[in-house]
Amino acid sequence: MNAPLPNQVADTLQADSLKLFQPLRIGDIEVTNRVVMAPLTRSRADEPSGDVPGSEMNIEYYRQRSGAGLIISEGTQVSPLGKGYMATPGIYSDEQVEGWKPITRAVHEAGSKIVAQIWHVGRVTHPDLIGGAQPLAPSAIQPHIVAYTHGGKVDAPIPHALSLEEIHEVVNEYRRGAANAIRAGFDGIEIHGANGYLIDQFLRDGANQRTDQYGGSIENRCRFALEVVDATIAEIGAGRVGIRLSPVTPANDLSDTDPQAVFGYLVQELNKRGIAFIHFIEGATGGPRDVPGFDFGWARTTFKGVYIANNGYDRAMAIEAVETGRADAVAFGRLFISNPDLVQRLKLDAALNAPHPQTFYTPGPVGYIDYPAL
Ligand code: 8OZ
Repeated sequence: MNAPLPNQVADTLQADSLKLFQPLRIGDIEVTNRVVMAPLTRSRADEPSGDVPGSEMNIEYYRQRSGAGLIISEGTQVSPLGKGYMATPGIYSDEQVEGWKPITRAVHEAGSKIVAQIWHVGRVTHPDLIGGAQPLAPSAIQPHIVAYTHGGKVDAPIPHALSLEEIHEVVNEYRRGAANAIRAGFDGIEIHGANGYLIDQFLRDGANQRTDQYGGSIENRCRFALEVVDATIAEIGAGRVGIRLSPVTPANDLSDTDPQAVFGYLVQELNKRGIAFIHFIEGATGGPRDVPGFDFGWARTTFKGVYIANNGYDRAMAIEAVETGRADAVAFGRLFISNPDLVQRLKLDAALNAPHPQTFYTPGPVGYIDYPAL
């Protein structure tokens, strides 16, 4: 590492006055800056021992990124059937809880905060990944996607439509995930309500054709999401609960005929519950931001909790968004993969390492803990 040059010191001082680098209260969680590390699937948990995280390499990965005001963990499945990719960590077994502990401890020792993203993929999986079972979903509608199995890429099959009793069980899996997150030392949770996974499958009519109280009307399609929110609030308190939403993304073959109506109702219901934050993917996940169908500006002014913005932000966009109040905080995904010291680089306006997609999901340290800091 080179000693900072005098002009870098000046840049840092100037940057410190920017809101992006100033503290924020997110529900019950105090963070030192408004740069958030987005949840990032990296497929480096220990699969043979039961999708357990906490290897030295996993600890080091999160420790390196603790310059973020808030880290949102990679998606952690709330049950074996909630898994959709190889070697993703869980948050349902005692071994997994123990595995997360050294990670949350390392992040806290480095002065940051970390919430667990709790996740059920629903129909976005394959029997190969879930012990031979049939994937679960609101309705038996096959997604037009490929699943990444141990045997290679395979079409995702037709899922099993959840019974009312099964829905209740899955809500309780999220509840257990939230309780386990706190036991594991996390500061809170982010409910994964985005990108075409189970909660999103209930919300949007491209995957939900139920005729009972969980389908049809907007209130009915939001019921599952809100039951999950209420169950987790009951377990850990609203000040430690957030949710990630992607009202207009086509990710994982999901769509809706009227996103403004569905997500408008949902945002107002979340307001009533006083949750800590909503993390919005503005546009198509990892793609164009200008996708019509939902007014993110409306959501920002309507929602009383913290608004975390995400999707394709660079330094200038993030500074502008937070400075103008269009967002309270900005989450970076891919740039945090390749820049462990992203906050420092943003402060200095330093050059950024480019991410290498070919090592995003490969086992081992390459492309995981070997990106250089300044
Ligand atoms: C990329 C690869 C695997 C999973 C998401 C959890 O889209 C994911 C994911 C992204 O939210």
